Amino acid sequence: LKKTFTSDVFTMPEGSEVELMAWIYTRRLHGGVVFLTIRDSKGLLQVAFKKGVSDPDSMRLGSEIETESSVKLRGVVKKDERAPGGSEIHCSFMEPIGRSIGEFPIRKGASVRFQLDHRHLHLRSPRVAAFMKAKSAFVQGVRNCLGEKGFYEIQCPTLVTAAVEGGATLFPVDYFGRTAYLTQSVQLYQEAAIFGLERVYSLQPSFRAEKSRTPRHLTEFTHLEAEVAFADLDDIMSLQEELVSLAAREVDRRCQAELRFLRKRIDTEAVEPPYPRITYTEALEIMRRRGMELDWGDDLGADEETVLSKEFEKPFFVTSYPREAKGTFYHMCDPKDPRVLRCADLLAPGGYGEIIGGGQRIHDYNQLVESIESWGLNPEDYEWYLDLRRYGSVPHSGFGLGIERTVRWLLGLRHIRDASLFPRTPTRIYP
Ligand code: NSS
Repeated sequence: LKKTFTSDVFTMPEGSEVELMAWIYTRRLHGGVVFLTIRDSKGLLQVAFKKGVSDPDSMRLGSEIETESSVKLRGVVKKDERAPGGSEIHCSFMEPIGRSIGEFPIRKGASVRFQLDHRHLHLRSPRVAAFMKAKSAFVQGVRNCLGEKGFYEIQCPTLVTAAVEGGATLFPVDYFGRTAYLTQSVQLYQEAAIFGLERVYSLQPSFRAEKSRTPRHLTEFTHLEAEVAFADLDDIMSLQEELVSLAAREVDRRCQAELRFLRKRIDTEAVEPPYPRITYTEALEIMRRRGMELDWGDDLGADEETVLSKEFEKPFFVTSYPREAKGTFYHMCDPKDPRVLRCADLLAPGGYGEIIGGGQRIHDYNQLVESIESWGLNPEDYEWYLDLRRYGSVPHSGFGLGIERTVRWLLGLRHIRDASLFPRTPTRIYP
């Protein structure tokens, strides 16, 4: 691929000849000179058209072309301190590739709702592109980290027959007359996969039919899940620390230009391990001091997590949730205190709340049957899952990290939907 990007121009010496393909971002006339700002995936660049330099047809096109039209242009690099980035192009020739039919619908000052209704067009904005590049760098960081640790990336089914995270948030799908569901988590399939591969991860969408209209809930989100054989809770907590800090630093390393453009900073010190660890009981005490009275056994909802996570500067683990607070059938009870689970959530500081949920799984057959029954579930629905405990079961642990939630925290985004290319919420499934 030989395309020259706008960003390449800034490192070229004056007088270099370039050919660029890009979109028209803005257009203005100033003292007989036409100035266009062009946009491509790497950023913005100023292009000037002058009599004597530009061919007359190109200059006319420059003075009338609609914003967001695509063009091909040739010109010469000029260093100019007044130009954003210190370089501009003096254009000799420009031709349209795809001229816009009428005015681009999204104007400056458009409402958030209008922008979301036109997300397919709005994602051209350098701001949205910067969010997506940061997300891409984060995902790349995750893949690098897990790849180096000998994990295999696997692909699990999206169409499933049973709940992992409680029946209340399942999306039913008509499956040739039977009811299937969209997956909430690929955890159970990963638990099967570790018997052949030992360390696995997946990056797939998960679905939650939650009518929660909060800045941290999507109905479809990108789920990074990992499962490890012969690993206990402490092992995967260390892995999570390393993973989050490495992937966050990857965003910092690769996205300096985007972060500058967004006026954001990755707090690389705050993501450095180790992360504080508190128990659920200690979390209740902290909240009580902040005026939030919770009974032991109550779940920590979004409001509670917001209050709690404002007390921390780094990501922190909350461990040892009571069984009734988590409502999961697969978590192992703590042998030292069977009222609580060997589980840990990782919460992002500053009010952002949970980004990872994970823990050690019950690997004993009888304990698992008992746990499934205790939640009023039918062991027959989990027959294949129980097989994993029948044949050569081993201690194992895993976790799930919400990519959009984590990117929201890292970039300090007001709403999780800004971290999604085409966000899905209870009221939005278009475009
Ligand atoms: O429900 S979780 O806490 N845990 C699981 O699904 C486990 N079965 C994962 C595992 O152990 N393999 O979800 C994990 C993470 C959670 O911390 C969030 O970061 C994210 O998934 N998550 C969400 N992100 C956005 N929107 C919604 N609705 C959502 N639900 C969970």
